[in-house]
Amino acid sequence: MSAIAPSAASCTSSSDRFSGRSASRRPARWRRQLLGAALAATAAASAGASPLLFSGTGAAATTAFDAFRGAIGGGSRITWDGVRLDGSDVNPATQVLIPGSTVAIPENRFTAAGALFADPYAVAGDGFAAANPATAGQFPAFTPGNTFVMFDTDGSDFDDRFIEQSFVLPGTTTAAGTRGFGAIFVGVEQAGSSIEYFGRNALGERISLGQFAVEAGSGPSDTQFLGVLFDAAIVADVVLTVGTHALFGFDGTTLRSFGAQTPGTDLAVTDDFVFARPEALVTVPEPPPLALGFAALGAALTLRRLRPAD
Ligand SMILES: [Ca+2]
Ligand SMILES: [Ca+2]
Ligand SMILES: [Ca+2]
Repeated sequence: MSAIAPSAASCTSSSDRFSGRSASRRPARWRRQLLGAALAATAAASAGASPLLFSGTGAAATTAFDAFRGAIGGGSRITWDGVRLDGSDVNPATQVLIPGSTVAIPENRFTAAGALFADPYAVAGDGFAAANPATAGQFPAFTPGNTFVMFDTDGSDFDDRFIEQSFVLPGTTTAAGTRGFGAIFVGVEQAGSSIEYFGRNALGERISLGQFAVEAGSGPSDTQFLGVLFDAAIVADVVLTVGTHALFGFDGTTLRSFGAQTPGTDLAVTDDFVFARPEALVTVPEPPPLALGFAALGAALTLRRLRPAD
């Protein structure tokens, strides 16, 4: 699969990502957070952007979702609910995996809305109950009745749970940018789910604009929302990490279920994707060497203040 692993250098909005570390690792944890924050701040400042975070779980998810949609002026919204599950989908490349319940949509299924996916991903009308019976009833749709996930294409280790979406001018496959993107998650209960945002510099190189953690809910069927809005259309693509494992695998022939969520694992799905209408991509300027120097110096000074006495 071509899903891209999150960058180690990107920032995070939540300390949850490091919460499993022992106390003896704290200096290293602080260093990673501070340097990550310094790099992200530099990138954001150089792009003239101050990203706004919209996040919530449970009832607050709907509040955050509505606030984000208001902030982007409506924008594009994908509910997955128009995808037909019986072989009659408008896109003939939509592949039925389980008749009447689960399909794989092709990469270009939602280019009309300005979204192009890196791989075929799965849409289900039953909360993926047929694809993974052990989770039946666990993932209620935010907008009934379809939801969306990645499935592992080697069908055995369930490690590929990344959804990668790039932005295109609506109705075309021409690369574009958006000011902001957000998604509904259902069932996130542990650290690990996130959205990472990527831009492009003047050379066309991929630049992380930050990796933001999805706030964990308190139950297996809780809804979450995470969205980030930038000042300009600098987001070329996003990578969603959904839970700790894929719900199921399909290798082209055989469908295998992960089974029930166990202690230490977290299964989740997504529903509505919302994003500012894609337009011409604004490139991320390289930070001037002087600004990078000040950012690194500031991080080092802060680190010295925080580091406990030996
Ligand atoms: Ca839906
Ligand atoms: Ca795999
Ligand atoms: Ca879960």
